[in-house]
Amino acid sequence: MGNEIFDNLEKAVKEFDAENAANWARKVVEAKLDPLKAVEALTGAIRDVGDAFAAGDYFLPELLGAAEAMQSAMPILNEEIKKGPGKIVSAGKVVAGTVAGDIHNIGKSIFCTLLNADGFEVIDLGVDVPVERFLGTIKEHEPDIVAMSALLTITAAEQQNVIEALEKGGFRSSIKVLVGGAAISEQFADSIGADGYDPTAVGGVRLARSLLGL
Ligand code: B12
Repeated sequence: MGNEIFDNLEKAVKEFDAENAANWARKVVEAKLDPLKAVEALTGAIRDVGDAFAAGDYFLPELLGAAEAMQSAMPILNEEIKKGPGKIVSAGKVVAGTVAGDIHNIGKSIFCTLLNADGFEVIDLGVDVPVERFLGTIKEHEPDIVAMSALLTITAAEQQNVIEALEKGGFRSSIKVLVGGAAISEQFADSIGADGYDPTAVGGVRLARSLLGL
């Protein structure tokens, strides 16, 4: 039954059907299936739509339709993820956001939800976050980690700008920098001097823990 529900979730995204995506997400919860597996199914589906967009088979309205379908399912799954076993001891504080010029929200939000469910305190700055806003929030909240997402090749460099601003401001040695998002690779992360990169939100949470020695 699980497979059928996950298949229908995927189908809803590929058919740009927000109502059905939410319905099938509710079925995931009712059937007590793993919400993370449902997120994986949705992620696979939206990436397929992205590939069709890149190939010129789809245009912006289709991309938007798929994103809306995914976003109608996510709050329902997020509620379940938050109910997960969690960690009792506070794991640390993270300031997170998608960098300036980039409005892709879905992956960064999944990462923030998982961090939260794992015991981290998360300050989610949202999308299109300028360097100054990252820096101001870091000054105010003194987090252990700053986590940045970038999905566009042209906005990836913004992550480096934030790292340079941290260095100039004297914060770099007291804060770990995690980067991710579809435009980022391990090699790019190394080249800009980030402390860690992971292609997945689940792996990113594991990395956040290990960077803090937890
Ligand atoms: C949905 C989508 C949109 C939606 C976004 C809706 C929203 N509210 O987020 C809309 C329609 C608005 C959109 C707009 C655009 N998009 Co768009 N979009 C996508 C698409 C299809 C899926 C992105 C997504 O949500 N994936 C699902 C999530 C779960 O995956 P994810 O973000 O990668 O996150 C996962 C991991 O990367 C990781 N992660 C994410 N962040 C972080 C951070 C850290 C620290 C860590 C550790 C991990 C981590 O965790 C997540 C779960 O595992 C991608 C295709 C793709 N393959 O990525 C194109 C894509 C990113 N978009 C693209 C483009 C070109 C655009 C536009 C320029 C289109 C246009 N002509 O206007 C605009 C740009 C707007 C802007 N200024 O930002 C291109 C980028 C090409 C490039 N290399 O630069 C892509 C790759 C499509 C393509 N193949 O051409 N887009």
